[in-house]
Amino acid sequence: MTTREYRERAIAEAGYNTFLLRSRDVYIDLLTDSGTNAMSDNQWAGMMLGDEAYAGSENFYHLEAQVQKYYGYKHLVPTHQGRGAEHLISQILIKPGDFVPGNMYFTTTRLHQELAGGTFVDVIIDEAHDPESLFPFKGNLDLNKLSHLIDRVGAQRVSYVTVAATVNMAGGQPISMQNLRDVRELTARHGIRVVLDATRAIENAWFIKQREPEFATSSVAEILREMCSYSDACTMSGKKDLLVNIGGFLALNDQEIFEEARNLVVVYEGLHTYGGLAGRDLEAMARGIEEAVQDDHIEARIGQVEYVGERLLSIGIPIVLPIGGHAIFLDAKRFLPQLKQLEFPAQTLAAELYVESGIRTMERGIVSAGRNTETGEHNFPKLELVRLTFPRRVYTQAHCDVVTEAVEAVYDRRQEVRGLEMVYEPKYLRFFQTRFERL
Ligand code: P70
Repeated sequence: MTTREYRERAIAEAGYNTFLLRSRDVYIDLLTDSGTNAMSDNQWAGMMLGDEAYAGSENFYHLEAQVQKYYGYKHLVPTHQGRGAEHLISQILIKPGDFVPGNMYFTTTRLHQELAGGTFVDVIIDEAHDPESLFPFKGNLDLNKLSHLIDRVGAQRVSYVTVAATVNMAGGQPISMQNLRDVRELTARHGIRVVLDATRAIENAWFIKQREPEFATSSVAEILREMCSYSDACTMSGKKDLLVNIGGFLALNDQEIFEEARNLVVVYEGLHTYGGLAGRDLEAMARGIEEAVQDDHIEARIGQVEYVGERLLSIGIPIVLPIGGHAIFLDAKRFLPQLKQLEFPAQTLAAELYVESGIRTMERGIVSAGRNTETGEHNFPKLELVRLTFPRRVYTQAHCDVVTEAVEAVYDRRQEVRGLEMVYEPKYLRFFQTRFERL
């Protein structure tokens, strides 16, 4: 525990950017669910069985078998984390001048597409941009938007469609199985590939089980397999669903693309049987898959997020609805209506929450959205959110109650809150390192 005066100093020194705080100065860390999960005894035991051979480690073959069994793709290329896989697939499939449609941008995914010469096009349904819409599958792609794009630019210039499940920037919102089938059908007619961002696909599968009657009695594992069957490849950040602190992969069916990926990975990550990871990391991820698909686990995990969301709703805090899988997203536009978007409402709210309580959260608004690559202007996203992200198997219900009380305390003094001014901005993924001062 630190004092309010201490935290005032700490956040000012961090340029009002929660990524620049030291973790020792944080009381409850809801920055991210990425790599912050608690590994199980079974995973730790697996770490002791690391086969640290340079080539052909046993742990690679175990992971490969698990990915084939649970995700259903033929080939596996391990990478150090999700963006390593995004880099490989973008470099292989995108030609300069191509378009890459997807269900809302994700920061690292879009950047790798742009660095490969592509242009990301948002084809998510309109409901996803409305924090108050109660639509149950706000991660769905809008098939009209997608087919208009294909008609406008021609199928040859569409590298592939990125389908995220769940959609992080929309508030951890799921895509339905029906939509996955429809996307598959439309793209197949044009010979366009589908690449799934499977980072939180297990959480997505749970929502399908809850909300799509056809799947009410299916297991999460069965739903996951079917979801993946409507795509050609997946990129994966194992640091989320798969309950590890580091790791990721690219998994795919096409032999030729696999050969290219297996070749390129040795340039950027490491040999094709370790991809920048130690053998023990591969083993922890292989074991994590099996734990992650257990219905009881995923029910408890999403149930915890729901518990916090329901409590916040009951005291009138504006959050994104429906409550998402990995996080609660505060709607900063409604929380701090006195601030203009260029006074960075979500960045401000994240800083205020830290000062109030030592709780660390993350901005997901105009700072995250970055600048237009052609005009250099800020992108102005409709959603201006603060993410309270829950690591898996880490916090208790008592922590959750402290979080709710802290948000309420800031809400009670919301009228006094002033905005921020940007004073330093790096070129790539600016939200990680941008600095601010108080207005
Ligand atoms: C987060 C993390 C990572 C992520 C993701 C989806 C849907 C790919 C990745 C990349 C970490 C993060 C990343 C950028 C900005 C803020 C935070 N999301 N796809 O906290 O995976 O990090 O392993 O390279 O959510 O949401 P990786």
